[in-house]
Amino acid sequence: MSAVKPRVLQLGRLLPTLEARLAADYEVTLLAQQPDPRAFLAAHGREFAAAVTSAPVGIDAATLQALPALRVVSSFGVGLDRIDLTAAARRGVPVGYTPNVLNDCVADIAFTLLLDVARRAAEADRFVRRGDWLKEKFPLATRVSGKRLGLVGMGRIGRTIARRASGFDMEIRYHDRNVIADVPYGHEPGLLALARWADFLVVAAAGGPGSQGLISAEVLDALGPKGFLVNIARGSLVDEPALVQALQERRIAGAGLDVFADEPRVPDVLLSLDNVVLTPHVASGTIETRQAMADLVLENLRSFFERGELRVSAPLQ
Ligand code: 8YV
Repeated sequence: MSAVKPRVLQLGRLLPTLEARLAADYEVTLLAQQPDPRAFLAAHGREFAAAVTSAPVGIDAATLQALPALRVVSSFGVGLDRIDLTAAARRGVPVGYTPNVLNDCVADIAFTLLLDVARRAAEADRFVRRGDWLKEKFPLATRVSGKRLGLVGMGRIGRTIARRASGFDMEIRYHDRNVIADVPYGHEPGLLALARWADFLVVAAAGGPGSQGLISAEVLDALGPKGFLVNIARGSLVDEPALVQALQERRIAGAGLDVFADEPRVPDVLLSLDNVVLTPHVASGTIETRQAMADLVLENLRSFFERGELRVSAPLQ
């Protein structure tokens, strides 16, 4: 790396170890720490060659515009729904991100939620802790092995979930814009038909305007009173009020949710329902995977400043 460290604008907080490594190689300014971020950008935006962000923070068109000397964006996460890729492409600014390294951990949480909500593990844990076992038997749960798994999205994470489902002898079908040639599972062009067929509907598609509210009241009714929903993708893909209502009225059997429409706020009703398992957007949250994501954020920057190209760049819009 050259003697003069490139100026990097860090939009939000990152892992402390990543922040330390960034600060060692670059001249970093944390936008979130500025008393008035907009005024700071207006005064100093032109000083930055790179921006580092994350999937939940993203970078919008106004921020991109406030950074006229920006040459590259490096984001921590696979989700691109909060990054204005069109504005970045118009400016010729490449965007690096961290796909693949999180597939296994995200698929593991999909299965954690699926098994938990079907076998009532968290509910059973609460039952034992309350001392209820001394008074009564815990109710029966739902079998997972051999059941039907409908995947909404057959990308990198979808296929990793499908491989785990094969270990449970599940029948697998998927709904995706495209027929994926190199997977052995049946493509279902209709989401309603997939929901009707499935015992478990697992959402593993990208967020963004194209998939907003995809899991509608109609889809939930197609899943039906014996069906379970699992979402490890984005809260925006699900019509959340419709989901809350369907769960309350037991029009679906249950849900395992890692993502929500307005994180970190979770609808109050969900907190009181026993047929839901809730996790706080932690699917990629293991030490090993977050480390691998951090490595890729740094590798993308290093590769860009040394060779003019990212290790892993977001698809062009
Ligand atoms: C977040 C995610 O990046 O990668 C994504 O798209 O949603 C997560 O892995 C993670 O919560 C870090 O902020």
